[in-house]
Amino acid sequence: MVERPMDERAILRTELRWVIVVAIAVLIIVGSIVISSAAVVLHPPSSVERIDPTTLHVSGEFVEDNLGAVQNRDGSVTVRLVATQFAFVPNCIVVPADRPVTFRITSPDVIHGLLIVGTNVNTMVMPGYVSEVRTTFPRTGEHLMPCHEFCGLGHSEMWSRVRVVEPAAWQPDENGRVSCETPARSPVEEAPEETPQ
Ligand SMILES: [Cu+2]
Repeated sequence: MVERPMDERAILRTELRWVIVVAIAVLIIVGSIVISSAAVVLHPPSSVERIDPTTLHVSGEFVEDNLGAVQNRDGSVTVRLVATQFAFVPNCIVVPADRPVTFRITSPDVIHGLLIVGTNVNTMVMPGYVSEVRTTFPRTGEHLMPCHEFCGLGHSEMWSRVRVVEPAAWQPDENGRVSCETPARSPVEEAPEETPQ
């Protein structure tokens, strides 16, 4: 009976030690979130944009002929995509280097993921919501764009390509669009051919 207060003090000391350990762990976690959001600009999207996943193909921004890369009035580029089991539509995207590019993507079926390898583009794609990511590609080249959320049996086959070309080779058609089917033209190739005399 005499030893009991001593036991309680020992328990109290142990509990206090664990409180300190947990408090330090929480401080490290919160600190790393604050530092990564402020210094490395890693943060969740700040706005929520809803869309009806059942009518994507019928009306609105994500109808088929509105998908792909389009030039905006200020020279920036918007890429609209639909992630669906088990493909990205369109399957290939061409964007210019050194120009702001905004990706807007949604899903009509299940959760998918958008990742452009070698860039900061990485977002989940949820049915009912529009995900928007902005980036600038500093160099020309080709990036793989796989789905990174397991979305079903065909998930491993779900990937697309982003082709980054010289700004001068990125020539929008009369609707301001560029697709992989319209081959990238260089200004040299565009010069009218001289007819042989
Ligand atoms: Cu997937």
